[in-house]
Amino acid sequence: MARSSSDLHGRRWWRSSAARILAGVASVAATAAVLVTAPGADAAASTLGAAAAQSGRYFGTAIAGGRLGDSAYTTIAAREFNMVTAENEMKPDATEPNQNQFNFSAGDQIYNWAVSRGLRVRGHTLAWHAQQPGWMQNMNGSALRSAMINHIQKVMAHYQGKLAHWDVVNEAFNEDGSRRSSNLQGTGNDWIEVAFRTARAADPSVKLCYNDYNIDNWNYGKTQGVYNMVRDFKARGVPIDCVGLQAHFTGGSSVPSNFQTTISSFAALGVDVALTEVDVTNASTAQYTALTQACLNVARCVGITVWGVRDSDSWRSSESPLLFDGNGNKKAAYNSVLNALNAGSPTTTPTTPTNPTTPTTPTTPTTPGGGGCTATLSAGQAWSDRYNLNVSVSGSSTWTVTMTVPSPARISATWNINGTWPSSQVLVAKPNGNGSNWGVTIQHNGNWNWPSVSCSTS
Ligand code: 9MR
Repeated sequence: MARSSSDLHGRRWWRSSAARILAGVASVAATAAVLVTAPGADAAASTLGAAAAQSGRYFGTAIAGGRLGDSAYTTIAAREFNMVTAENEMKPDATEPNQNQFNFSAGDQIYNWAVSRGLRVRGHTLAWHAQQPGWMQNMNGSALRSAMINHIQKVMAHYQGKLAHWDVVNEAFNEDGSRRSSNLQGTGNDWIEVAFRTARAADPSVKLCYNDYNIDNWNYGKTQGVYNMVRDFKARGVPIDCVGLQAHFTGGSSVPSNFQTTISSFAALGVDVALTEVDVTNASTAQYTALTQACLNVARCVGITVWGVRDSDSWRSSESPLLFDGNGNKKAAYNSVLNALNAGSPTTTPTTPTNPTTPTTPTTPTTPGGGGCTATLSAGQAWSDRYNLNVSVSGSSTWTVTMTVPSPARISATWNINGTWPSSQVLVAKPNGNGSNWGVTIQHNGNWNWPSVSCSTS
């Protein structure tokens, strides 16, 4: 199960082992599920992103580009979260202010801030009735249809291969489950599926989401309207990978008792589900706990994003709906969410049984690292698109571990370290004062080969 820091030739090791592994794949498959569902890190994680990562999920926030100069804001955001949504900077009015003239400076500022700190990014949003640039608001018919297609193609080309998700279409339904009337709807009822087909062709690497609010209550007309659209898309092969429940429990709404039923019902259609814009009036601990637990209870609920960092950053700041107060202090709801995420870590079932390499390395010996310390890897949970590794460092308490994942894999989350990121393939990890057991989530992107690691005491 374990490989050590001195095993620096992961690819060669993998190739020499591959024949044996593949020859035994049938019998391995039967036992691997047991191996990979062993609980992950021993210690409870101390940040939201790290706690979520233990079950292969993310915990994200909306980021406003105008606040990136506020170090109190960026310190919390970089520490606590491992996914970022640009609050306004990737919307059509920001990215295409004049027709066919694109401006990615504000979106790129957020993207670069995030990835340089090891955070992933959700794209938000490509086709929406609101926040259209003026020239688009005045369009209709076939001209608008063409403009929508061009917008999707050009914006997705800019971010090709870089984003985790795109909210391709946002808020296209009425409360009763019918389609919202808009200039986009006026181009024909097929505009949503055209948007998704265009998006898949533009960037096959990114997950394509439909995103909406007030689709939390399973018995609500709007929820059923969106559900029926997704079911129809899956039946007809229209490409859709995920549904985003914005989960704004502000302005008079609250978490419905059947929230988990809604999440699991969407997931049962064969899409991932994410809670994409969470906020709760007065940050009720009961409601934050309930919504977090509902996500943790559904294997295909892949992550939670809150719509801002501190209460003062919220679009509804008067309701104090976020996890940090205006001074950056953790609120009671923060602890409720963190505890729920930590307790939820071992329970998630992998969405596919296993991969051939990770759990089938039973006897690789651990040898001294040579740098005064040794980092030993062991398998955590695995999913179809990602896997966790647990890292245990021995020999010194002042270690520096450098981990390099084989391209095109990327490290997408860490827990229990102070990490820096020379590139998306390389992580430099140091102790965060909380021991020497830590972990990473790796998006394998087709390469399941484990990373190489080296340990030094310098
Ligand atoms: O939080 C965003 C706020 O700064 C903007 O003024 C507003 C304009 O439409 O959009 C807010 O974000 C919205 C998100 O993009 C979609 N779902 C509802 C969010 C809150 O209005």
